[in-house]
Amino acid sequence: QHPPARSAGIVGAPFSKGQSRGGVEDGPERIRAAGLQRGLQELGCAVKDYGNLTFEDMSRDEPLGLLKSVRAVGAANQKLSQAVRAVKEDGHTAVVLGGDHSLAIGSIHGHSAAVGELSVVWVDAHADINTPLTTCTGNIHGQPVSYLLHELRSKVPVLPNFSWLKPCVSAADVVFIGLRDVDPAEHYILKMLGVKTFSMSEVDQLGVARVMEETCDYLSARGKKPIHLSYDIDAIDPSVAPATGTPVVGGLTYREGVYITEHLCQTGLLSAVDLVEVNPLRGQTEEDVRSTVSTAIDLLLGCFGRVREGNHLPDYRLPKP
Ligand code: 5AB
Ligand code: MN
Ligand code: MN
Ligand code: MN
Repeated sequence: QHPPARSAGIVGAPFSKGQSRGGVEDGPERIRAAGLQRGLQELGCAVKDYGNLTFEDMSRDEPLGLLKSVRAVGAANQKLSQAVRAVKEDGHTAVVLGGDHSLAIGSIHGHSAAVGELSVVWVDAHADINTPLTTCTGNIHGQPVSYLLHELRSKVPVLPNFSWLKPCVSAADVVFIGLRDVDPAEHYILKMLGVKTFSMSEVDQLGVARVMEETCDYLSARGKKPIHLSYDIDAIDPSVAPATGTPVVGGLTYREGVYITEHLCQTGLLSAVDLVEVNPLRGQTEEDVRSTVSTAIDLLLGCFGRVREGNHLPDYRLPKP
């Protein structure tokens, strides 16, 4: 009934230059400190922690037009791409702990370099599909999808430290869930490319169970490709996960958020997960941070087979009197 417990290869990516708020680089350590490894092992999942990547400071990284920290984001993602590729070649389900969502560029690129064509499930309040020319903020965490899509190749200029990157995902292999703050240009792009989206309106209308059925039916109609789940914690309602850089009211409940991971785990196709945008400096209180981090952990455990009915290891035996 449940897919066999797999092994997790964890990569920390303490990177924050895809946006302008400090603190998101502390995400990986906070998520680890809250017991991710122990939680995975309790599910019978083998864990290899590859540690945190280190990112050099760029001495010269002037904005290109509006675009901020282009060279740093390009170099960090090249490094992350190689790391995720290695994790996949070692046979693990990759877990990338962010850091900001610009990291999905390297994570998805490296995943695809190792396993080929992917399905991508993007769970986020935002579509992150601005191009370098449509962005109003200049923050690359609002742009990663445009860098990855074959269909937008001619709309994304060649950028410094990005020459390693080739688009590797087809628009028809992407599903967005949780959208509620989409810029006009992003909305235009989503419509132009006919991208499958389940905004919060569809979550309200259909319920999360049907959203996930339709997501999996839609993706599997194009062949059962390995799934890359890119989970932005801001998809979850800020009442549950407030410690994030760009919170938006009206988000997924804790239960809807976890259900998405449980359903994707059951497909047996989940091959890599990003958990991004946890920012311990953004909470008002320590309880805000705790609740955000523990939600992030529960989402990750859902990806590795934890179910809410209860769990036990296959070799569990009752104690004899
Ligand atoms: B996140 C905005 N669309 O482009 C932009 O948190 C927000 O990774 C992007 O989803 C939010 O800057 C990026 C206004
Ligand atoms: Mn977001
Ligand atoms: Mn399904
Ligand atoms: Mn995002």
